[in-house]
Amino acid sequence: MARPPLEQRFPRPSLMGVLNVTPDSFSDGGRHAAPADAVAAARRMLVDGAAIVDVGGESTRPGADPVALDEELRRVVPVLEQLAGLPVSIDTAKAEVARRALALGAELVNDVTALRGDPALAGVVAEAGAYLCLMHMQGEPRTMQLDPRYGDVVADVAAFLEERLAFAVAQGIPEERVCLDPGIGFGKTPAQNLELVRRLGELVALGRPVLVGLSRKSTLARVLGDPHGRVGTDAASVGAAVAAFDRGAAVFRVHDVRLHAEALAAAAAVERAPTGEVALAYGAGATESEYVANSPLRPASETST
Ligand code: HH2
Repeated sequence: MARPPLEQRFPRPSLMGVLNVTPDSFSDGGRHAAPADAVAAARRMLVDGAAIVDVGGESTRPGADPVALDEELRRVVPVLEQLAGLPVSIDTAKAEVARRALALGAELVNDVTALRGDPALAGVVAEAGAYLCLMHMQGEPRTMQLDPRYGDVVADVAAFLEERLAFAVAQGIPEERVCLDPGIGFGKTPAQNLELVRRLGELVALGRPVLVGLSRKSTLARVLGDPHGRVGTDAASVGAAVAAFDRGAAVFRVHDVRLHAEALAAAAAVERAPTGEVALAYGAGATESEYVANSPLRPASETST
């Protein structure tokens, strides 16, 4: 299937809602154990303004153990079956999980290993004409936070993403279907994570849309002065997302969709004010009047009539 370029399908800013069907994810683990709960949560995220819902059956939090193929399929397939027809992505590094998900209608493969985990994954993505997110990670989840080291973290991440993008293209995946992700929290100290956001423009300069996953990451607990917290607050997540948006981030992988949609609608409206264009956080491709009609920023007096 010929899909439009990723930047058309996911105009900046677009939201990717996080739906982990795992027992152990760092923020929402265990919450969506029954497929019906997962499906209800996905529908809510889409109503709240997500452009896509990212279904994952393997936690990649620091210290997490890998999950066997059968178990990952057992977790995600029933949910994907019930979400058929809705916009979903699959958060996996396994070719077979991606193949099943794409056959069930997933549009995008979110691979935290950037095509280094399973040699068959690139072919599966290419053949399906799917979108792909390539994410930077140093090390692997079980050990990645032990001693992350870089020369210049931003330059190193940029060089890695450029190389993985060239690899994906060489494997038959058109560049226009790919987005890049610095991998916040994947083998990085809090200072390195913040530096990546501060200098995000250097990743945007690679020429592909940048996706960021800052939502609830433990760096945000550090920012708020909690030395041991594993989960950042939603308010801190929104603040970080707006900072990333201001530096050019296009897609935001978030847990609380509604909060981010409202905050990014406002941030985008400010950015576009001189041209009179209005933010599109609610429903990609909405016209200005549709946007105004749906906007949570509409004054209360209008809503009550
Ligand atoms: N972060 C997580 C998982 N997948 N994918 C991308 N592209 N970018 C990210 O930053 C990213 C990701 C970790 O967050 P979460 O899914 O909430 O937790 P867990 O890995 O424990 O399931």
